[in-house]
Amino acid sequence: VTVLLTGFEPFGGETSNPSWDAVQLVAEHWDRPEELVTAELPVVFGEAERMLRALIAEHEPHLVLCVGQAGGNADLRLERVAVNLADARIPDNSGAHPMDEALDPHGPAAYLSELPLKAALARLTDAGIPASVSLSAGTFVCNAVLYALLASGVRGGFVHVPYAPGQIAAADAPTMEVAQTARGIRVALDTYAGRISRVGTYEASLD
Ligand code: PCA
Repeated sequence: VTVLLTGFEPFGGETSNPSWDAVQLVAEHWDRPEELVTAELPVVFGEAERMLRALIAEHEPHLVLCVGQAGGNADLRLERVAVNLADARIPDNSGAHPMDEALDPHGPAAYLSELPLKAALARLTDAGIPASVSLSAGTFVCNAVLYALLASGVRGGFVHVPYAPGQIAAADAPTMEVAQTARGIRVALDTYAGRISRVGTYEASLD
């Protein structure tokens, strides 16, 4: 049974992205029975989704968790919704700046993650890690990746994480230590992957 966990490369003038730093930390401490595959996605519309789809085709994961940075928030945001919209506030890392564009002209307006987000939220809260369920993953590359993930039909979801101390924009925004972010991702994964039985089928969602 394979779990695919992704982070993103830096963007927006930063030299690091806490999503990828935290994903690497989770991988370093991995002691669950599933095989963990990690990848760093480009912050480029189209390319990020293509890479995710290629990883899914190659590894056939039972669970996919994508992680991205959402500066300005103080907590981990368990994303519930991906919308069929690309509307960038800043250019992506290739300079593309889509506005008011559908991600998939033939796709549904939105997909909902079917992961037990509230169960994860309860466990995060118990662990003292600030978290919430979020109803918008934005309209930038993270949302596009979540949309592609949910469209693929593979069980999966997305977590947005705060800036880490030391990032340029962190001077004026809330931060979370990468170790804490990594612990939170692991708690979420324990909740989601704990529901994969040994034969790779899923127990009913309890939330
Ligand atoms: N955050 C951006 C894209 C990459 C990342 O880490 C977003 O929220 O869309």
